[in-house]
Amino acid sequence: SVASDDQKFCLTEVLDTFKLCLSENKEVYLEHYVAGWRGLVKFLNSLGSVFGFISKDAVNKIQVLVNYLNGENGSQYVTVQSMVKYELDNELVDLTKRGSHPESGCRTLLRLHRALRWLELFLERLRTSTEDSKTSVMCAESYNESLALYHPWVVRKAAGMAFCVLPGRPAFFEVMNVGPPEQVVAMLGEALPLISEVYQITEELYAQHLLLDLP
Ligand code: 1PZ
Repeated sequence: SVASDDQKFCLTEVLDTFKLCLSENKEVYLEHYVAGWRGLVKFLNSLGSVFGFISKDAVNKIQVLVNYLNGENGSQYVTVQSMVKYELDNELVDLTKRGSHPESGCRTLLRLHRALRWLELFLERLRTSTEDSKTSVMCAESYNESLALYHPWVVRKAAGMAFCVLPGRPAFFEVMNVGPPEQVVAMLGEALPLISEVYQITEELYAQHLLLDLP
């Protein structure tokens, strides 16, 4: 049926959207960035409803950015670079504490950007893992080195509980729907440098404009 076709997807396609993110002069297209996250959320949902509180937050943030993209100033949101310039020039960002712009594009994207670092760390562990590696451990280690640094105790606790019910490595690879483990490893080897580049470019842009701690 159409519904089940819709459910069945391959993680390669998702990670490929991150390839489309970079323009020739290395700017990050917001449209593709958001599309990449949409695919990841779909993947997360296919792992089970325990991850609902995570995907819900991601969906909210994706929606905030999509609304800007489709809004009357959408042309200012074509790339992350143009978004940062536009929002800063027009004082549309709460820089030190939350105030009149609690959902700026800049602070919203920063949350996804930090999550992209988690993804990079996790996929790298997955790529170099062996048959007896535990996805829950790889996930928790990646989280502790990245996103957890920005999360309060209660969120860390809930995330830790969710990681425990992640399927084991064989089932996890199955859900990725990429093919046999060797193929998963090869696909990750191709996708990771791109994800890493998108992350680095965004990180440097945010660092340059002192935006890495936006409330
Ligand atoms: C495959 C296993 C998936 C594990 C995903 C690991 C990430 C765990 C993140 C748990 C946080 C969820 C609750 C939301 C917290 C929000 O408070 C924060 C900060 O936003 P603010 O409150 O400042 O508006 N949100 C985030 O940090 C964004 C989290 C996005 C996570 C997306 C994960 C997508 C996973 C893809 C799976 C391949």
